[in-house]
Amino acid sequence: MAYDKNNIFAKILRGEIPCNKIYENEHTFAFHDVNPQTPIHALVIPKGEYISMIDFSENASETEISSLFKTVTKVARELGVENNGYRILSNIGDDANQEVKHLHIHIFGGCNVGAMICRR
Ligand code: DGP
Repeated sequence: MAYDKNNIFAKILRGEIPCNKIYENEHTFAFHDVNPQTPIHALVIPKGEYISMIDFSENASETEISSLFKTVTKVARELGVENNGYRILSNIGDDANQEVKHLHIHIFGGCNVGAMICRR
C-alpha cells in the first residue's frame, strides 16, 4: 500500500486542516484527538510519510524513531497524566480498525482507562 498524501493527518501537518496542537519538533507533531475517548486523548505522529508502525520501524531513521517515542513521553508529562498513568496505543491495519493511514500513537488518560482490550 502506498502512502496517501491526502490522508487527514497529512493535511493537518500541511496546515490545510486546523487542529488543537500540543507540541511539535523537527520530526514529530502532537495534537488533541477530535473525538476524545477519555478526558485526555492526544495523538502523536511523525512528520514523515509513514503509514503504520510496520512502515515506520522498517523505513524511518533512528532519529525519527527515537523522536517519536520521546515526544510521547514529553506530551504525556505536559498533559499531566504521567503520575496517575496513561495508555498508549497504535492501531495497525484492518483488524485493528486503523482509520487514518498515517502512523499515530494515541495517548489516553485523565481517568482509569479500563480493560486493555474491549472485545465485541
Ligand atoms: P485510528 O482508528 O487509530 O486510525 O484513529 C484515528 C483517530 O483520529 C480517531 O481517534 C479520530 C482522530 N481524527 C480523525 N480525524 C481527525 C481530525 O480531523 N482531527 C483530529 N484532531 N483528530 C482526528
